[in-house]
Amino acid sequence: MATSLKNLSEYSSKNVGDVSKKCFGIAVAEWNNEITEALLQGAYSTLQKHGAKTENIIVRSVAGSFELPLASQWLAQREDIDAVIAIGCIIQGETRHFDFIAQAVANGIMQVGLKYNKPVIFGVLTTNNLEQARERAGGKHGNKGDEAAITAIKMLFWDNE
Ligand code: RBF
Repeated sequence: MATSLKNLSEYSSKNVGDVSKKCFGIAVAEWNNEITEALLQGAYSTLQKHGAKTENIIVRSVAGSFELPLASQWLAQREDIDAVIAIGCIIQGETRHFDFIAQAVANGIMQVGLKYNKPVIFGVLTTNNLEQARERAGGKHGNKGDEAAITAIKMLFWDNE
């Protein structure tokens, strides 16, 4: 394994195949868009850095993270798309919405991957507050969008490792 266990941002692509032939779908939630745009930017640029072509990165937005499983399914069912990245940011509020949304989204995204037999990557931050989210969207804990992109690539070439 070419990466440390907690941070994939510096992943080297020497063991992966030709990323330029792969097509990626990204579903991104607009809720907490300051964060999700930074995550999207990280994912997008990391895919490009590893060889993905702009025309092979399809981005679709949805209102909130709760919509990500269905949007991921719409992307995953497309034959031209090899892997999907779901990007969102769920921040703990005063009510129990956080628990319901986070659980449903994590489970839903996993189900889509299993149903379509394709990598569907969980690029959703679940944090106690906005500060923690910022730290993980280009702050001191890196950009989890980068890591979601790396995870998608690693899954597509998992036989090569
Ligand atoms: N969506 C998010 O992506 N992140 C959130 O932190 C978030 N918090 C929400 C809190 C409440 C009280 C509600 C009603 C919705 C929230 N949503 C959030 C939106 C949710 O994912 C979804 O878009 C809407 O519930 C419509 O299905």
